[in-house]
This record gives sequence, C-alpha cells and structure tokens, in this order.
Amino acid sequence: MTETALRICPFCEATCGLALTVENGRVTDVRGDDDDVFSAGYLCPKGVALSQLDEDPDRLRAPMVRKGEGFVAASWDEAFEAADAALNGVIARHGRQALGFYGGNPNTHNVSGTLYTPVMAKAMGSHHVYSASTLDQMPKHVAVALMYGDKFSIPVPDVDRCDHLVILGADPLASNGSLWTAPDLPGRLRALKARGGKIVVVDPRRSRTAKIADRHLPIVPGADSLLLLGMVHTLFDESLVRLRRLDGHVRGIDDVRALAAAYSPERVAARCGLDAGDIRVLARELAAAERGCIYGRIGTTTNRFGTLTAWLIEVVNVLCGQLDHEGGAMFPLGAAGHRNALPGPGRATELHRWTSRVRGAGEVFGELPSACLAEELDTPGDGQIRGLITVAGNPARSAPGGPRLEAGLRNLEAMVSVDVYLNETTRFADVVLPPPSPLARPHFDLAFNLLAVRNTARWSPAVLPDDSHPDEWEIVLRLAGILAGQGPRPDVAAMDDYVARTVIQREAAHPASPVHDRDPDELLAELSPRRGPARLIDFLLRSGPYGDHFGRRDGISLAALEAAPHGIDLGPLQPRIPAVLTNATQAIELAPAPMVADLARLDAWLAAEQAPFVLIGRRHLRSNNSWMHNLPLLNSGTNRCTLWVHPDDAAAHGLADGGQACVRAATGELVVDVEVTADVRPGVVSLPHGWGHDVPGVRMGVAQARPGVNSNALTDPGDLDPLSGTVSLNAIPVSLAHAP
Ligand SMILES: Nc1nc2c(c(=O)[nH]1)N[C@H]1C(S)=C(S)[C@@H](COP(=O)(O)OP(=O)(O)OC[C@H]3O[C@@H](n4cnc5c(=O)[nH]c(N)nc54)[C@H](O)[C@@H]3O)O[C@H]1N2
Ligand SMILES: Nc1nc2c(c(=O)[nH]1)N[C@H]1C(S)=C(S)[C@@H](COP(=O)(O)OP(=O)(O)OC[C@H]3O[C@@H](n4cnc5c(=O)[nH]c(N)nc54)[C@H](O)[C@@H]3O)O[C@H]1N2
Ligand code: SF4
Ligand SMILES: [Mo]
Repeated sequence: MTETALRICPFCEATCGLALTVENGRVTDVRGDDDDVFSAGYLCPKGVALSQLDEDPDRLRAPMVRKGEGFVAASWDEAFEAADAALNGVIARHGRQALGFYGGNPNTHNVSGTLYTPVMAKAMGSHHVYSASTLDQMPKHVAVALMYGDKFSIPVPDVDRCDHLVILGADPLASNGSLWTAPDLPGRLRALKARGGKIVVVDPRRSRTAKIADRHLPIVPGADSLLLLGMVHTLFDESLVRLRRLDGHVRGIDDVRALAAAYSPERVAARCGLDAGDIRVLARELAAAERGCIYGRIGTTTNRFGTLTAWLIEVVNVLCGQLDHEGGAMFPLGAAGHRNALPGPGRATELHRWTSRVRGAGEVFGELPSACLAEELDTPGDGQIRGLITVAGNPARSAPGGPRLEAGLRNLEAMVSVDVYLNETTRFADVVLPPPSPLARPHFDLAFNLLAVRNTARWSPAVLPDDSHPDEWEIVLRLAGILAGQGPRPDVAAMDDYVARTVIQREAAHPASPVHDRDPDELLAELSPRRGPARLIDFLLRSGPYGDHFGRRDGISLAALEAAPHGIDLGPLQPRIPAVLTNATQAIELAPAPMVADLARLDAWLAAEQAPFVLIGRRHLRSNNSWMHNLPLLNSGTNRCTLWVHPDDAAAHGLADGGQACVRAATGELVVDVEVTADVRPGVVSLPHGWGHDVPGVRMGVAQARPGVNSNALTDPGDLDPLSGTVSLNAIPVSLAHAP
C-alpha cells in the first residue's frame, strides 16, 4: 500500500514541510510538500536524508546498558532500574549538587525536548544545568531581554519585503538560516536581489552567501562590535538617525550617542581590517534604505564580544528606523507559547543570579556556561559533578575542552544519556535511552514559530506510530520521576497531568491572559483525552494570540491544525511596538547598563596587539553539527573537514592543497587536511566543527570511515563572553606549521 504522509523536517530551523511516500511501513521517497503554507515545496539534502536516519542500522532502537567496557541491549524496565540506581547513588553519596544536565540542540527541534526536558532538568535540583545555548545564541537572548523585555523577542529580517540586507557572521546558503526561520532562504535572498534589492555580507570568508551578495566585506574575526560602533558613530556624526514609528518608544539615545563618540570609523577601521569609508557607506545605505535591516548570527554570537555585538545590531536597526517596520527587522507573533504575546511588563531580566563553582562564571536564564563543564567535572570538592544526564547533546564534540572534557566524562560515577546514537559523548554513559525515530512522533515548532518570517501554525502527526517504543517525553518524565525519588516506575501519566496543570496555571496567572478567569481543572477537562505534548500544544494554541480561547471566539486549536494538514497561514509579520515591549519601562532600552559597562573589555582588545593567525568555523549544507555524519547521503562528496588556508599563508608556511598542517592553539593541537583557497581572508583559517569520529566506543560506521578532526580541541573554554556565558568559538589565536 502506498500513501503520502506529511511531516515537518526536524533538522534545521527552516522547518520545511515534507511529503513522504510510505510503502508498507517504509518511507521510500521524500519530497517537499508543495502545498505547505510556509515552505511551499522547498527542501534540502538533509530533509531527504530523513528516511536514511529512520533506517540507519546504527540508530539505537533499544536501551543500552553498560557492561564492562561495552554495552548490552536491555529492556526499558532494566534500563530505568539501572538509571535509578546510578543517579540516586550519586545523590545518596554526594547530594544533588553533584548531578549535572546537558541539553543539546535537537531539544529545540522536538516538542518533547522543548516542553518536557526542562521539567526533568528542574527535578534534578542542581545548579549544574548546561546547554548548547551557551555555545550558540545566548548573546541574542541576553541582548533582547535587556532591551525589549523577553529573551524570545528576537526580531528577524522581514526578508520577503526587504530591499537592503546586511548579513554579519551568517551563511544562510549553507545553514538555511538561524534565529531566522524561513524555508528556502537561498531563494528568498535571490528574490530580494531580483527585485532590485541589495545584500551586503560581512564575513572573514567568502561564504556561499557572500558569493551571491552585492558586496562582501572580509572583516577581521571578532571585530564586529567595533564595526557596528563605527556605524553608530556615523549615524550620529552625519545626522542620519531617524526613528520613524519608534519615535517616543526609545530610551537612552543620548547615552548611545555619547558612548559611540569614541568609535569613529577612522579609529576602528584598522582593527576591523576594513576601510573607514566602507563602514560609513554601510551606515549611510542602511539609514537611507526604505526597507532594510542588519542581521547577525553565529560568527557574531560565538564570539568573545557576542552580547555587545547582538546589542549593537539592534541599536543600528533602531537608529535607522528599521526595527518593527515592514521589510526591516520585525517581531514574529508565534501561535503558541510566545511570552511576549500578552501586553504588560513581564518578569524582569536578572543575570548572574548565581555563579559557577570553579571559576565563578555567572548564571544566565537558569544555566551555567557549557564552557565550564570540563572544570566542573574534574575539579574535586563539594558540588563536583559526579553524575551527568545528557539529552540530545554531544558536548564531547560541540563544546570546548577537548581531551580534558572527555576524561571528565569517562571518570563520572554515573551518566545517563537520552540519544539516538552511541557517539563521542554517549559512549561514556552507563545507560543510553533512545527516543523513537522522528517518523514515530508528532511535531510542532514551538521555538521556531517565534522566529519565523511569516506567522503560520503546522502540526505533523506521527507518520509511523510505534506503540512498542516510549516517546521521548515519556522517557524524560520517567527520568524526572527517578530524580524526584519516585523509583524506576513513576506514574508518568500523573506527572504529565501535573505538567499540564502547571502550564495552565502559569498562563492563567497573567492578568491579560484570555484564560485568566478560568478554572484550570475545567480547562484540563476540555483538553481531555489528549495527553503529552499534544495536550500542551492544544492548550497553548487555544489560549494564544490566534486561539479560540476555549470556545469564546473563532480561532485555532490543535483540532483546526489536524484538519489543515498543510498548515494554517496566519499572515505576514505585523508591527508590534509598543505591545511587544514587556520590560518594566515598556520602551526600547537602547543603552542597558551591563552592555555599556562591557565596552571597557572591547577597548582593551582594541588597544591590544592583534594575533597573527586566527581560526574560525564554517558550515556545510550537507552536515548538521556533529550528528548527521552517519547518513551516506550527507557524508560524501565535497563535504569535508578541511582547513581553509589562504594561498599567501599557505606559501609562507610551506602548505600545499591536499597536504596536511599542524594547527596549534593555547589549548591543543591538531593535524588537519589543508584546502588552499582565496575564499578566506589572509591571516584567517577555517575548520568546521562536529567532526572527530574515530574514537573507541563510537558506533557510527559511516561517520567513522570519514572521521575528520574535532575543531573544539582548539577552542578555549576560558574565552567567554561574560554577560551571556557564551564561549568564543571563532577568532581563536592559532599558529600553523607544515605537517609531514
Ligand atoms: N567550534 C564550534 N563548535 C560549535 C559550533 C561552532 O560553530 N563551532 N556550533 C555550536 C552550536 S551553534 C550548537 S547548536 C552546538 C550543538 O551542540 P550539541 O547539541 O551538543 O551537538 P549536536 O551535534 O547537535 O548533537 C546532537 C545530539 O543529539 C542526538 N539527537 C539527534 N536527534 C535527537 C532526538 O530527537 N532526541 C534525542 N534525545 N537526541 C537526538 C544526536 O545523536 C547527537 O548526539 O554546537 C556548538 N559547537
Ligand atoms: N547545513 C547545516 N545547517 C545548519 C547547521 C549545520 O551544522 N549545518 N547548524 C545549525 C545551527 S545549530 C546553527 S546555530 C545555525 C548557524 O547558522 P549560521 O550563523 O548561518 O552559521 P554558519 O554557516 O556557520 O555561518 C557563520 C559565518 O560566520 C563567519 N564568521 C566566523 N567568525 C566571524 C566573525 O568574527 N565575524 C563575522 N562577521 N563572521 C564570522 C563564518 O565564516 C561563517 O560564514 O546553522 C544551523 N543550520
Ligand atoms: S532546509 Fe532545514 S528544514 Fe528544510 S529540508 Fe533542509 S534541513 Fe530540513
Ligand atoms: Mo546552533
């Protein structure tokens, strides 16, 4: 029997709708869903690989429990008994602060990870909470929370109506966009150009996106905040500031004018490796554009000045009148769970409420910096991590710390991982609990709807439901019960009811909520018989900005999405200021004190001597961080873990294309394959992350055959953006030598 099933792709932030051909319980073909209200048929090679992931013989189907140096397959009951003994043993011996949690990127791409994994992390009752966010986007959250009030009030380029786009440190033609959800960004960027618009890319590499841009400015890595200060200076210096509809909603303009006075383009240009004139033109063009904006991503956030840069990007958009303006940078309004959807001040943003044990790094939104993991694992004393839970994460490849971090993982007294593979991290676990295939579970994009260039809502039911395998939310709730001392067989249904009631009560507590006056028990009854993520999403949709408010008006619900398998279009982005501002002043705070204070660190860098060679990363379309290298469709061809070296640098160091180089950093060294290319700025080398699969215990045959090297052996856990706790994964000082 052949049928077509629809499923949103869970692999990247573009969230394409896929049309799967299912024959006798197997997916035999993957295409883009032409009728999807958001993606209209687009997909990339990773989406096509969904069926290879489902069928990958190395993907874990059963729980694995450590036996000596290896693993044996176990029943779910046996595995949870082992997890209970291991985790509660640590609590009994050392207390709860000896437990730690690391959550990885795919948590954001599935409803279990978004809605239930945090419940488990909370049940752990320890300050040792770490995630990929402090290897990634945390600077954005900090900047927008301080400026607009909520960490998810992240404006995105309104790309379809934009005619002047400046891109800093992002390569959407490779990544498909990030903190900027838009299927077919390559097509949308080409359309921007075709209607006469202009794209400027600021990147030390001539990236794929730079190649289609009108102008490419090859900046020195790490200098973006100086470039932006030069632009801000120019806007005041040349009287280009115009607030348009933001007039009356901005506080702190005079402070910004005063602080930017010291950063003329002429002063910062050399440090940026750019012409002062080019910086002035950047500012003039953006100020003059009818509809334009500036956008920055991973090259600017995983950077020692990440929060300053994220802040200054917002400042430039505000001063050019491009924020909250059609074709500029706009605030999406997600259908479910958007905490800026209700007007009025929310909870104040407080940073650094506690600090890490070893180096005293500040807490950020309930987490500690992942760059602290290695030292928290191996530094003896009260609160040393002795037991670790990882969910959908591979810190052994995604976090800095290299061999030290891996030794720390190896020496743990207890480790439990929820993961689909035995990889560089999970090989150290005592118990590995595999979630079902993406095809066996439903999907809704809670996080990415908050970042999308068009408001839509789409729900994918499970394509190949599998009752024999617990869903991921059931696995993490069972772990939560274990951590709460309920033993290996907690009442998961009762815990799910508790979670649902908590979500309802939290929502109803807001005075502007449409369910403010409703009895939570009554609402729970109305959501019955749904349970798990479906119940929570139904609730969030119905009480959300487009919801039916539980029968009080015409609006959407999960039932409405089920009846619209290609999704429901909720329209283009709309201006949202002032309602979107949920900080205490309900105004745009242009000069938050923590940012202003942090400029002193930038000044020191501006005055310091420049490293002769620095390392940056890059992404390839057919890769996804560390974990999709086991799919033959993706780990093939030109997708290789090579070091890009400029021809001049190669000549100076005796390096040849196809040969090898030894790259040394303060924290480690690697022998890497060299690719000589003029697409990287002289003085800069580029190596992708997430590789280095040839280590004992990994069970990923395809990846092990083309292993590459772990670039995070070179990144420095000590090099943090202090405000956001995000580590600098770019602009790493290195030296190069010929490797025989
Ligand atoms: N040097 C350098 N390092 C970087 C970066 C960089 O640019 N340069 N980028 C950083 C960024 S942006 C990020 S987001 C991080 C990513 O950091 P991580 O999230 O730690 O790493 P991933 O490689 O995404 O690993 C995802 C893990 O989840 C598992 N997995 C996949 N799907 C599922 C699922 O549905 N459920 C569960 N339970 N597990 C699943 C995979 O097997 C894998 O083990 O890496 C960061 N590290
Ligand atoms: N194919 C693919 N897609 C992905 C991923 C993947 O691994 N593969 N990962 C996903 C994840 S987790 C994320 S967070 C997103 C990231 O999405 P993007 O931010 O678009 O990621 P990259 O493609 O790495 O682009 C970052 C760019 O920053 C440049 N850069 C490095 N240092 C600097 C600097 O100091 N200044 C400036 N201006 N530029 C700099 C690099 O040369 C690179 O071109 O991609 C997501 N999508
Ligand atoms: S662009 Fe992203 S969401 Fe779309 S098919 Fe590729 S990996 Fe999936
Ligand atoms: Mo990321």
